[in-house]
Amino acid sequence: MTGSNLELIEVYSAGIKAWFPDEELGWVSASVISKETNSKSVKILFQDDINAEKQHVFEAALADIESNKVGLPPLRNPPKMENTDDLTNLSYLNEPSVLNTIKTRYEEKNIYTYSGIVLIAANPFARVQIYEPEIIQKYSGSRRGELEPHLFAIAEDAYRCMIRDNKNQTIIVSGESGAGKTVSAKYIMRYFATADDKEASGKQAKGETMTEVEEQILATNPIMEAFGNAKTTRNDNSSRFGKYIEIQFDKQRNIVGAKNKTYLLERSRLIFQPETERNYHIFYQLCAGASEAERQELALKEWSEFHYLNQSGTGVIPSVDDAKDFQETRTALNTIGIHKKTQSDIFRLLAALLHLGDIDIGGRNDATLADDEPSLLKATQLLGLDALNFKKWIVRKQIVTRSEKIVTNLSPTQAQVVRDSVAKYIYAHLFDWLVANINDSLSCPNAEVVHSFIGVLDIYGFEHFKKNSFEQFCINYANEKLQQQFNQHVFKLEQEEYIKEEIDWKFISFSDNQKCIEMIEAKMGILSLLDEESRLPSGSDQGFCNKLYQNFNSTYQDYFKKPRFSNNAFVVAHYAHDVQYEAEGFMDKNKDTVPEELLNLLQGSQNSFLCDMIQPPPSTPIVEQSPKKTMNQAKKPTLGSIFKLSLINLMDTIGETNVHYIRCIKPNEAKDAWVFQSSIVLSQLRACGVLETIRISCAGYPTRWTFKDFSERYHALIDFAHWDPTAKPEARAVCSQILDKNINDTDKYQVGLTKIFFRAGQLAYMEKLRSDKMNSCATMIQKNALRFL
Ligand code: AOV
Ligand code: MG
Repeated sequence: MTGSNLELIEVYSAGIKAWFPDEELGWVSASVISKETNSKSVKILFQDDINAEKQHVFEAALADIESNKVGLPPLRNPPKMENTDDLTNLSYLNEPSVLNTIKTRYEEKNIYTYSGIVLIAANPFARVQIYEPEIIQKYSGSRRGELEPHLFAIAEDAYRCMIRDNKNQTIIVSGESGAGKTVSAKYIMRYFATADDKEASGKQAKGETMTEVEEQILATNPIMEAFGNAKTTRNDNSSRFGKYIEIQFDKQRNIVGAKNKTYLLERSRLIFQPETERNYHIFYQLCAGASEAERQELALKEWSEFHYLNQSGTGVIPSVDDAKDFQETRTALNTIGIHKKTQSDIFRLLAALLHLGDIDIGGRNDATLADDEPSLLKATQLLGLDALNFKKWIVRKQIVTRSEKIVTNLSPTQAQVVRDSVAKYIYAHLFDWLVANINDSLSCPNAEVVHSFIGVLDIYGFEHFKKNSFEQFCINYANEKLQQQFNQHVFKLEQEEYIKEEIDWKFISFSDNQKCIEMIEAKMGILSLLDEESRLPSGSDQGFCNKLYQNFNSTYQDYFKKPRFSNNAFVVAHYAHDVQYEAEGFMDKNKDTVPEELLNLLQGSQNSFLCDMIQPPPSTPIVEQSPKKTMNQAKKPTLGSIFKLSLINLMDTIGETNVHYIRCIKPNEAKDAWVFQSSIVLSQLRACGVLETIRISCAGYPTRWTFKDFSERYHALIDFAHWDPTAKPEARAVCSQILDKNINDTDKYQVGLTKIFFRAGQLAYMEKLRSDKMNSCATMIQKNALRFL
């Protein structure tokens, strides 16, 4: 806003509504009762719209309003507009209006709202009948804007763009944990698998039938969720890995294959779960749903009897039937084409892991483990390993120096860490193996047929628990990258439109959370300092933390803090929230090592499935290897560095596609159906960049009207004497007349090739002029009418 901020004061006439901050509700609305202005200041009195006994006063010096030091209370839109299906239609584009629109729509059971190119999805936490096959067919072939906002409209849009522009597409689904990303991603996949393309020639209407590959694509969901999702405090079905699935189309627009890329599965969950959380669903499914014969063979017990499953005290999710889900997982494995024998091999490994966790390690200073410990025997039998050898390397370690090999005893705690490292290693490989196999089944037999793809990205949402560790750090880093991608994209698009319309515009560079990302991934960033510490023989979590304190307190003071009451934690100011990370465990989790001797044992196992599975897939990052060293001894890349690389690759892939955004919002913490807590939604809107984008557009020209629309709405603002409706003058000329006559400050708008671009708030002023004009016309007509009575 510039000098003519003062003009805006005019808008605040009796009855006009504006918003005031409120701790509980976020914002409350109030109506102007009176306004006093003198040469120096203005005082406006408002009546609260809900609380009859409450008034709000706005008082400020004109100079402060003019210089933008004090902002006028944000204006409320007319009720008719308040449930608009696109936020950018709002005349007053401010935070409370945006919040209120989403809230109004949610109360009317409309969970979707557009915000320009972004679809906002507010989680209903209840079944909504808007995903039925008939609705899918309705959206198929429709243009965006023809129907209510919907996921399907975004999917259809991506499909149309792919065909029209011959370009790969990505749909990014983002939002915090439990906001609805995975559910949305699944509906999108269902849309592509079942929608008819009414325009495609040579394609038959499918009705309810799907091709084999389409069925297989949908079958990947229950499998990936069984092995990669778990109950957390935030979400009963929380994704503990990131996923980018490319749905591949041929030239005739048929789905011909798919490819999954996954990102860093949370490993620590396998051996430990915080209170009320669970391990991966598949373990409970197996315990609840295995056949009697399987139970016997695998020595399965109730979930509550396995250490890896009972630590949190929670093993049952009220609305989930694990036994039934197990059948669904089996069916899905069949659909994907994973042989029954291989399925048994998988379940065998899972059972082995459960027994591994039960191995009872005792001792005071030195770890002890009996040769005939039942869990040791069962686990090693299932894994095809020699029990004594395995036991040896659980309780001892070997250090190889240049001249000799020294074997020492481990403490009981160290031995448990080693035992757990084997379990995590096997599970992580099993997960990767599954993904690789699913990809084999889904890949198009003839790669040349693949013409283009639509990628759907569903990663773990931003997390902020009581205690946050390496996993949360990686998850939040990934979300930080996505946020940056979003900012850059939206900002770029906005400015491209200015250039296309040839308006006078100086390109504004935009970095936003760039510095935070730099702090994490730069040469001397958090991840590389962690790697550096991990390489030191005497490296420790404390040492890592100290390095951060030394390096970051000054360089990245806006993004990094040392907590006041801790010397082994650090705080990162993420785009969504400040998060305190406990350094304990960072180094081990990053190194993710299993003792050499145990790796050798595993590789020589009698269980051929296990041997196959732990072969590194051909796509593992290149490792520096000296010729003398074996693969295991070579410098193994750390988890942090692998993750960083995979994220950079992901961003490159996305960068080459045309991107569509779905922002999921979690309307309440308790996961209650249809409950909208304004403060919670507001903080997500602020964090996920919806409001940020609005703020960005305020620096530019957020409102734009085509010549035709603008002239139709505001022609009343030129003298009627000059207005000849039959003459049909060119809309553009009418617009010029309206603008010249009514807006003195030419900085307030720019005329493009097909549209007029307005600064924020300018339209409010135009609306005011228009309604004044209408009122005066109405009075005139009334007066005239009276004369004839
Ligand atoms: P997330 O993927 O965003 O969290 P989910 O997609 O798993 O969250 O959604 C969480 C829960 O919200 C689901 O289990 C449903 O109960 C409910 N839900 C979400 N979307 C809908 C919808 N459209 N209709 C009805 N219920 C819905 V995480 O993976 O935790 O970041 O890591
Ligand atoms: Mg999810």
